Amino acid sequence: MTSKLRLPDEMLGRPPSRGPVRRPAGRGRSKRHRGPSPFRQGMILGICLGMTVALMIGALGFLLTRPTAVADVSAGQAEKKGAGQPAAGQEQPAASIDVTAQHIGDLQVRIEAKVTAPGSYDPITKGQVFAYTDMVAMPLSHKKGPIVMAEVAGRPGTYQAVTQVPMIGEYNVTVEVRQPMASRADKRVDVQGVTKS
Ligand SMILES: [Cu+2]
Repeated sequence: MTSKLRLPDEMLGRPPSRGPVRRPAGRGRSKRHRGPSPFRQGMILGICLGMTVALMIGALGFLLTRPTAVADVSAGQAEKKGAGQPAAGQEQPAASIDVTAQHIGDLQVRIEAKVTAPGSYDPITKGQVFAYTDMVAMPLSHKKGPIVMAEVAGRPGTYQAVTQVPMIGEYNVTVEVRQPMASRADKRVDVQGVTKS
């Protein structure tokens, strides 16, 4: 460190201002052209080290940031591809759906959905609302839908449909709002027995 502290004097061609020197300034100056001075060596070493460190930081930054950028892009594409499931997209406003499903007897299920606007929870009227049913224990084997859900008179934003399921069991009811904003929600309903529950 002490030699480094003396280096600026050599750079300026001045003799070291303080302290005893191991090698005389005159000799050092006469031998100057035989090799790079300690200052130059240090400077070159410093530049090399600095560039190496900068390169490493750059490479590290590239390696660390690139994958996430790719992931973001692929996620964006996935969201675009999954346009059929708008609930996944968080950026788009999604209608809030409160689904109730009730077995009203004879395998009939009444599905009701209260559809409200995001944020304000104002009822969404004149919407396009559809229902789907699928048996939990037998996925896709007798999936039903889209079943048009009609807005109930006198109850703005409330949509209803009655559908019949083919057999007793647990069903997944999906309500899909297509207009004015896309959204969907699910509800389980247990259809047991033929009598009224
Ligand atoms: Cu079944």
